[in-house]
Amino acid sequence: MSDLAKEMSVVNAGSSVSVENMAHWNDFYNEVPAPLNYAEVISGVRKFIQDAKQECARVAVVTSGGTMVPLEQLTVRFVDNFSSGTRGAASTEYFLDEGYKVVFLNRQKSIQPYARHIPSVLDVLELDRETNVKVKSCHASKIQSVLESYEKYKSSCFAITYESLGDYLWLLKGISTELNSIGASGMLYLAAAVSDFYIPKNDMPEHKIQSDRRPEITFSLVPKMLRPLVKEWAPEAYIISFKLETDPNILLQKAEKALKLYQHNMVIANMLTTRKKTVTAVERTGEVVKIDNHDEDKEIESLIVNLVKEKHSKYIQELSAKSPFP
Ligand code: PAZ
Repeated sequence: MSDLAKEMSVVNAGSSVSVENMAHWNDFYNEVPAPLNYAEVISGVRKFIQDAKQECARVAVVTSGGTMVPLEQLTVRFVDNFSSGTRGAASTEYFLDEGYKVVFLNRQKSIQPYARHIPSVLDVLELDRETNVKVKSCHASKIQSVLESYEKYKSSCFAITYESLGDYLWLLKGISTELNSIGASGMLYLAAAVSDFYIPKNDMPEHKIQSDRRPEITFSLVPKMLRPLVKEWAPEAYIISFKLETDPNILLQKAEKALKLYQHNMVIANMLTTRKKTVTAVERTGEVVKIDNHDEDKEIESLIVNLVKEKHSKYIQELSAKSPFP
C-alpha cells in the first residue's frame, strides 16, 4: 500500500472509525478555512523575520503541542494528539540562549517557555499581615532568575497560538513561506504532535453527536505537509521533523523512511515513555546520533539544541560554499 493512498479501518469497542484516502495537500487548504487573524499574524512574522535578517540572526521556527481535530462543526467533542509542549518550550529557551530568534508556534494552554519554571500563582503568592500580596520567600530567587531570562529574551521570541489542526497547518504554511526569505539561516524544528486524521467539513455533523446509537466516524488522511514544506514553502531552510512511536521496533525504520520520502535534513526519533531521557537524531546523509541524558540536572532539550545548532552551522557553511556570491 503506498504512503499516499492508504485506506484503513479501525474498529474500537463499541464504535466504528474508518480512515479514507489521502487528498492532495492543496485540497486540504481549499477545504479548511484559514484562522480569522491569519493575515495579521503572518504580517507580524514577516516583520520579525525581516528584523532578524537585518541583525544577521538565525531564526528557528519551533512548533509545539498537539493539534485538535473537531468531530462536530459546533464542536463539543474532538480528537487530540498527545503532547504537553515541554519539548517545544524547553527547546525555545535553549535556542534563545544560543542567539537564535524564535517563532514559537504553540498549542493554546500548552507548556510555555520560562513560565514553565514557576509553580501556580496560588502556590507562590501569599498575603502578609497587612493583607498585601507578596511572593513567598522560598520562591523569590527562582522567580527572579526566571524573570531576568524572560526580560532578556522576550523581544527575540514571536509566539503564535493555535488549537485546531486546520489552524496549525495554515500557520505552518504561512510561517515557513516567510522563513524562506532568510535562506539557510532559517530552521524548522517541528516538535508539535500533528494529527494524521481529520474530518472534512462536508463530512462533519453540524451538531453534537447523539448517543442514542453507536457513532460511525469516518476520518480522512491528512496530506503529508512535509512534502510541500520541503519542496515549495521553505526549500532553503534546515528542516527537522520529530517522530514519536510507541513500538521500538519500528521507530528508526519510520525515521529513515520519512527522510527518504521528504528529503529534509533530520528526523529526531523518540519513544513515548523514554522521550525525556533518550532520542535518536537521524540525518539524511545517513549519520545517526543517539542522545542519552544521564544528568538529572540537565534537560535533554539542551543536548538536542546543541546538536542541531552544530548541524545547522555546517549546513549554512556548505550552502554558502556552493553559492556564487560571497
Ligand atoms: O510535548 P512533549 O514534551 O510532551 O512531547 C514531545 C513530543 C513527543 C510530542 C515530540 O518529541 C515529538 O515526537 N513530536 C512529533 C510527534 C509525531 O510523531 O507526530
